[in-house]
Amino acid sequence: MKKIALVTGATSGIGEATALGLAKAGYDLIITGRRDALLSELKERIEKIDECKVLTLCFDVRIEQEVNNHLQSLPEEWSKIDLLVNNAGLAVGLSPVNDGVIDDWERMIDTNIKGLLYVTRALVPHMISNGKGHIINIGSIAGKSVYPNGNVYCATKYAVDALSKGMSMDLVNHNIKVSQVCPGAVETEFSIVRFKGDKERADNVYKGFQPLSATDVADAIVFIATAPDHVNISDMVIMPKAQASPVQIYKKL
Ligand code: NDP
Ligand code: 8X3
Repeated sequence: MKKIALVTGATSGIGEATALGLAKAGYDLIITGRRDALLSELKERIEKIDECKVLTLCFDVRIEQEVNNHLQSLPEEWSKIDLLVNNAGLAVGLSPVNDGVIDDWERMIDTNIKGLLYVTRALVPHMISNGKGHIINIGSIAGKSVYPNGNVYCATKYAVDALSKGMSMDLVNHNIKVSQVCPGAVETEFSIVRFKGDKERADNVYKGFQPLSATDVADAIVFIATAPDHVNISDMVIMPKAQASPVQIYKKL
């Protein structure tokens, strides 16, 4: 029987590339996000890969009721999820704490911490009753070191780091592995979202060096997911060659 993976935030970037990578690695896929048309488009693309089966679920991870409505009543054939990739997340804004926009803070906290928790809480009991499971949380180098103006985004990714460790401790006795992947700069819709649609400012982030692609990160996620069962790659930091820390990128402009 094929394994089933659920990837949150599959409409773009790392999540989309991960869904494609896992399909190629032999998984059937549950893909989620808020943009239904993009989910349908990705479903079509994935279904062309080795008769891979795909279920799309359109919901906002910030709304607990929506998460539960979708994940607690999965059709029987989709209920045994082997792998959860907690990827949905975002940064909004980049400003000192004294200029912080409360709504931006709430979007980040609600998505990156609470959303990840709602999804995990809805699915882990099924993994426990199945007697196995694997959760891969997408953290960030922003969860390993703080950078100026990154305050709340960094705090949410430090929370993901703490939750990855805590989940691992809580779930190890249930035969559930927990891993974390912490990328540096990846060129996706991330900066467009962070700068609220300012494409020029977003493009500037990636000028003068080669950032990671979504596929670079997806390849790492697939590697972790397909490692032998007794192996857990618990925490992986993956950076562009030109990046030494969140604030040090060697750019040739
Ligand atoms: P993208 O903006 O390209 O993708 C983000 C995904 O998250 C989209 O599919 C989006 O779907 C989904 N998403 C955002 N908010 C919600 C929500 N409220 N409910 C459901 N889905 C949501 O960015 P990335 O691919 O770069 O980001 C993926 C993850 O990687 C994030 O957790 C990010 O913090 C992390 N990361 C990114 C890095 C980078 O440099 N790009 C580096 C380190 C970590 P939709 O809009 O359809 O809801
Ligand atoms: C995304 C990477 O350095 O912009 O998490 O925070 S960074």
